[in-house]
Amino acid sequence: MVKYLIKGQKILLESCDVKGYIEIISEDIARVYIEKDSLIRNTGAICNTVIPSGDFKVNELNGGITISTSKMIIKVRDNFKIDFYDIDGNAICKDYEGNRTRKNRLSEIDKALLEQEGHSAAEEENYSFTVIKAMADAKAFYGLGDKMGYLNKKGYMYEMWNTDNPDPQLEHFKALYKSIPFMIALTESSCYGLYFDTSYHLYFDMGSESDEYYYIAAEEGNIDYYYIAGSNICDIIKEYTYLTGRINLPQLFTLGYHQSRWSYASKDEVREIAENMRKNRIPCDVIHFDIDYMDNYKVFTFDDKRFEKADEFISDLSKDGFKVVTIIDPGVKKEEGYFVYDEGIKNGYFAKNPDGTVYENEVWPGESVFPDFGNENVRKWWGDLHKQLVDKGVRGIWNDMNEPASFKGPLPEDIIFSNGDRQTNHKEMHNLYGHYMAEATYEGMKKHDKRRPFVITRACFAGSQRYTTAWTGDNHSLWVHLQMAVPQLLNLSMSGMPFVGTDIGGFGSDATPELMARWIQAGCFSPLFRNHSAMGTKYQEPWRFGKEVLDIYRKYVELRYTLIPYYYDLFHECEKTGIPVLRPLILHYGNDKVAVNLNDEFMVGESILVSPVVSQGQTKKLVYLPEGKWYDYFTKELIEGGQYIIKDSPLDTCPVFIKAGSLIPKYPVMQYIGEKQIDTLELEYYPGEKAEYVHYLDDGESFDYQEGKYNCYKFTCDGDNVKKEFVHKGYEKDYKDCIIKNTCTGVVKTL
Ligand code: MIG
Repeated sequence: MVKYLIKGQKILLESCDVKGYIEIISEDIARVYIEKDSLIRNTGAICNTVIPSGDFKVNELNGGITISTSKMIIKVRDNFKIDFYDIDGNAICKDYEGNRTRKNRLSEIDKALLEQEGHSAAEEENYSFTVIKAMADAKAFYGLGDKMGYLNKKGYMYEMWNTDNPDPQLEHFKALYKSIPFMIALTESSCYGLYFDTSYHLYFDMGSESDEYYYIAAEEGNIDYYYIAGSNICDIIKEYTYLTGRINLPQLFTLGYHQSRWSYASKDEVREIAENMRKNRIPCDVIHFDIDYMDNYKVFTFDDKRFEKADEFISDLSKDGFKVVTIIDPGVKKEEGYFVYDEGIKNGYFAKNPDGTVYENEVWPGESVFPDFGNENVRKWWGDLHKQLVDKGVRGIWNDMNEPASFKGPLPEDIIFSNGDRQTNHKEMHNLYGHYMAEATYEGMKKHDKRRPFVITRACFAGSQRYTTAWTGDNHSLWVHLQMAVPQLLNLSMSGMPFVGTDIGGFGSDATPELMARWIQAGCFSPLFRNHSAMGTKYQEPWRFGKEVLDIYRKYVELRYTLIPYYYDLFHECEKTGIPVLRPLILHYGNDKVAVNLNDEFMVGESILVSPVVSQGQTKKLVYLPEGKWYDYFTKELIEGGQYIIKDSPLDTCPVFIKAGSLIPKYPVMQYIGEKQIDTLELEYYPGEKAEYVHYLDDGESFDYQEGKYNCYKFTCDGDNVKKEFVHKGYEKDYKDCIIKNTCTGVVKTL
């Protein structure tokens, strides 16, 4: 028998020797907590603005209890199995009842041989918990952060343990840099989300062991997960980002093009890059400084020869529209007299060995020590160190190596870190290290720069979208990595992280001209738009591949710049709802069977569909268009959806389609954001049913919009009738004119 007691939003439960509770967070979110020990472990993922509320009723029934809200019914059976139903009583997500059938990889003879040789042939793992859910009619799993492979994660096995592995990352990789223990299940008739709020090493077996069930296991900690009910994937993402937070609107310039390289190691080199950008008319807003700008890799320093008078240099660059982002790694060089090391040692801010001495490992600066970011004082100190960079004119911070990575073997599990005021170990804090580093960076930049911080990180956890953008780490200039970039960014987007991108052109290995051309076509649509490459590989700036590729490159960077207002509007929507900028087709076409497993297409918002060429030598692309009517963006040809088409795609053509009935706002091509004053807003109308579009405008930089200093315009257009209205007016600047261009018939309408 389950005994229960209602306490606020919690239904405390007890049955046999199991103890726990269900907490109603909202009418569509329930938290399941089952105690393994009494220690409460905070991951920092759940926003402190989440205050459980929502009506519910508890009923006793034969063999357990039911808890119902207006959106779901939860059954807790006497054996403590928990099932979720919709309000009509249809089972949506049930605990698995049968026996686990472990994968049989070793025959009896194999086992005997292994044991004879003194190896263990045991198949039992030593997990703190394993939650096993019935597979039922789940046809796809999405989310799980930055995992490699395909859009649909069903049938694969993953681990959550932030990992820096520079080998070419392929679909067999279990873990990468980020851990986001959130999954969306799509079933034949419904969908749901599960978020496991656990920072320990986790295992997500999405049906690799069995067709009958999938499981989530952890090396330590209590069962603590959130079930999210919803009728479509968008709902699930909204609820998940209600729990773990949403981005703040980025500064407008961060949506422009970023050029990076490991490394532009002197002022001369940087100047040359900047000059070439303008000379070749490749729009560019940001240049990244990788580790070699520092003095001996000491964070918060500049090499005083190669970057002498860095502030003057950065100010010069800014006159030509360039903003500088500098890399900051967590490893602090062990060197007496170096202020960061000295201050950290004096205050006890670095991770420690179990015996209390400061832990050391090797990273870029040589012997280094590691800030204890789980401690609030350490975060504040680290954040304040950014003042020196802000004072020099640095506009954004790039956080790398924060898995944390190390050269002399991984950090042992028992290294002492803090989680708030509590001392704990690396085992608990490993997956949170990048998250807390990004938080420290964000808060420091916010305090000292005052503008909306731009942070880019390699490692992170659930909820990091509140502080940072992310790139997918060390890919290679390989076609397979261009292919996998699409599902990887889509799954990150569905995992609450909207501002993401890959190293365009590939980080390791050499890009061919053809690969570069295809990567820029796909990459110009990723929210974070950065070309980056590794030391020792072929230089990868746009002009390194000959005239044909340079022209193609320009065409797509220019396309991106014209779409900046559309991107900004999507970020505005994302800030309010969590719905990402990049979307798999399944987000808007939930019943479309093809969309379930579509790996080489994506949508930008609801109106733009991109089907990039991602294979070597291909000049015709098989494109799937979902139901409705679509315009070819370049030819304006109208095509019936609900079918595959073959699209001619010579090297300069990326298949892009616009949904009929769309309005797309556009800016003129600029070499950088702010180069031109925009006094006219142009919207392209793609005829169809009545088009409606909400456009957002603010200063693109400060937090004033949060006090209402922004404008929102609503445009409607059904061919002959066009209308503009203010939904909100709080920003003094307004467009002098708004023009709706019916691109497909050549008619221009002025409002
Ligand atoms: O050990 O800072 O993923 O983007 O260029 C390599 C040098 C360290 C890894 C990052 C990469 C960066 C590189 N870093």
